Amino acid sequence: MELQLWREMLTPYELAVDELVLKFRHIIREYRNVGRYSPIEQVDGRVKSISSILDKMQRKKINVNDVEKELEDIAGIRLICQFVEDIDRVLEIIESRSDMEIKSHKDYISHSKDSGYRSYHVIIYYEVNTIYGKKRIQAEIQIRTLAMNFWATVEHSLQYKYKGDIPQHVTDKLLVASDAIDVLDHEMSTVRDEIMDAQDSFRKKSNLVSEI
Ligand code: 0O2
Repeated sequence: MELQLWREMLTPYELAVDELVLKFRHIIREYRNVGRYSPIEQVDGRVKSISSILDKMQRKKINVNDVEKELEDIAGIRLICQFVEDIDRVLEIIESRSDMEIKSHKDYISHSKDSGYRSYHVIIYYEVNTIYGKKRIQAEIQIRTLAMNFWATVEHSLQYKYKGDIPQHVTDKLLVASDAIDVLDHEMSTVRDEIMDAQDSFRKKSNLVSEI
């Protein structure tokens, strides 16, 4: 497929990512404006690059005509939470929305990947309005804690450095680190209520200050 055709094909996905990032950031703002703790801490989004799409098509033997159906993560959103418990709250938010329809879930938190990767993935259908009319596309939402994101970011850089072939001694260390992150997330959960109270009163105070 020609470069121009790829760009045209990706345009609705760019719109979807822009809209979804804006909507999730607005959720954070809504919580904070009323002085409530937001289960979402950070939002990021990206459209998969053409070269990564081509790599994945080759790896998964996907025909170009099936790419939009088979590649569920052309549009990708990442929602970062402070605590593991927040992930369920975020799922409830997504489930309750009328503009996002959940297609499937992948729970790599209860069952981490062999690499040690932990995250909760949801594939959604999302409709965008383009100059050609409405288009329903798929998007992948990755929901994970700050700690899980730290691990995934480092591991992703190592995958890049070693071109997907990380040496065994490094893989072993990553598995140990992944377990340590699981322990850390559970330890942090035990102080969640305290932290939420502290953040709530801090935000209420800063809202008061900014009103003066
Ligand atoms: P990128 O560069 O993030 O776009 P798979 O067959 O495992 O490649 P599949 O079946 O599409 O992927 O779905 P899955 O397993 O839910 O993984 C989709 C995405 O999750 C990946 O996209 C990564 O973003 C992330 N992910 C999955 N496994 C790992 C892992 O072991 N380490 C890290 N750091 N991230 C992971 P892409 O297209 O592989 O990569």
